[in-house]
Formats: sequence, C-alpha cells, structure tokens
Amino acid sequence: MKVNVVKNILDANDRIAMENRQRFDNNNVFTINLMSSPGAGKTTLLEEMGKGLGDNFRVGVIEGDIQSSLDAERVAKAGLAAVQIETAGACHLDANMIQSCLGNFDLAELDLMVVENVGNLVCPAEFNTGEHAKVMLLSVTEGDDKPLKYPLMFRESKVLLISKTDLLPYVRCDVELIKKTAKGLNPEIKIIEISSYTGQGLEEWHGWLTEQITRER
Ligand SMILES: Nc1nc2c(ncn2[C@@H]2O[C@H](COP(=O)(O)OP(=O)(O)OP(=O)(O)O)[C@@H](O)[C@H]2O)c(=O)[nH]1
Ligand SMILES: [Mg+2]
Repeated sequence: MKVNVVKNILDANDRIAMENRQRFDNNNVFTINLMSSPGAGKTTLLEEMGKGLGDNFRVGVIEGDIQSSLDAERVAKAGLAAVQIETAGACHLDANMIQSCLGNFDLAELDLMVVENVGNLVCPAEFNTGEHAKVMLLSVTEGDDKPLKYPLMFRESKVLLISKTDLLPYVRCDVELIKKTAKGLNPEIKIIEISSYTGQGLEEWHGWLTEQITRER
C-alpha cells in the first residue's frame, strides 16, 4: 500500500512534467534543471551566464529555495528574468511548483529557461520538472568521493560542471578521479571544469548551451 502511494505521487509528477515540457517545446524554450549541493556556485554561474549569453539570448530563471528571494534578486540584477519559488521546507522542486510559476513568464519571448533547484545533492535528482536536461555542479571543495557517495545526480545529469577550480591549489581534490567515477556511473555525461571567478570553462559551457538552444528553435 505504501509503495503504491509513492508510485502515484511520482506518476502525477511525471504527468505534470510532460505538460511543462510540452509548453517549453511549443515555445522553443530550451530548459535546464541546475542542481548541486548548497553553495557549489549555481547562482554565481547564472550571473556569469547573464554576461556571457545575455546579449544573444533571452534567459528566464526559476529560483528554488527553502526560504528567501536572495537568489532571484541576484540574477535579476544580472539582467535575467527571474521568479523565486519558496518551497517552505521542501528540499527540491517538483513539476507542479514549476507549472504554478510558468504564468509569470512570456515563454514566447524566451530562448532559455534555467531552473535553479534547491541546494541538495540528493532529492532534486529524483524529480523531473519537464526540463530538457539536468545539469549539475560539483565544487572542488566538496571532495572527490562524492560521485560514489551520491551517485543518482551523476547518473541523471547530461552535464557535470566541476566548479571553483580556482581553489584547486588550496584543497586536496583529484579532479581526474571525479571524472573517472562520474563517467563510470554515466558514460555519456559531458564534463567541463569551470570557475566563475576566473572564467575558466565558461566559453565551453556557453557553447554547449548555444548548441542546445539553436537545436530547440
Ligand atoms: N572560489 C570560488 N568561489 C565561488 C565560485 N563560484 C561561486 N563561489 C562562491 O561560493 C559561494 C556560494 O555561491 P552561490 O553561487 O551562492 O552558490 P549556490 O549554489 O547558488 O548556493 P545555494 O543556492 O545556496 O545552493 C559564494 O561565496 C560565491 O562567491 C568560484 O568559481 N570560485
Ligand atoms: Mg543559489
């Protein structure tokens, strides 16, 4: 009985996720679900994306946080159209939350939508929100054992951004080990080393996004 209840919730989420996906596709909006532990650098990356992509593409952002609108305020300052969802305790975003806030955007006016999920290395990977691709960050300060300890997000993501590489001289982190373990879990995963502080890897990241946006048009 308990198993059935859980299954029904996930079925309902997938149904709403399909409706969201249909709306994104109808409006030619490429959508990513951006996930990581708290503080791995998602919002800082979005601020850099505002500078790097803002002239060529119209970008919308849905910010998910347990509390506060700080992240939406940051990305709005960077020139991106932003809406904040406060989950009031929930540790992830689901398809219903995304559907409830899509009315805040003129989707026909957007090229790219980024859903910045709640900072959490586990639960966000369990829920489809209707995105075209899940993208995750793992910062070098979190430890090179994380793919083995938290495998689901690495399995579900199309892209792994290894972030804060400017800190590598100061931490014990084997980036090659992260890559090898992540590829073992998900052979198709694309991996880019990035630093929002120095700009390392951002051109490649923006290039990948540009390819996907152009394909969705
Ligand atoms: N050294 C270094 N610090 C970074 C980098 N990117 C972000 N930070 C710092 O890391 C901290 C957290 O960054 P955020 O962008 O707020 O992280 P987040 O993933 O959005 O955090 P949550 O939304 O709370 O999960 C801030 O102090 C940033 O300045 C980077 O490339 N290098
Ligand atoms: Mg953030």
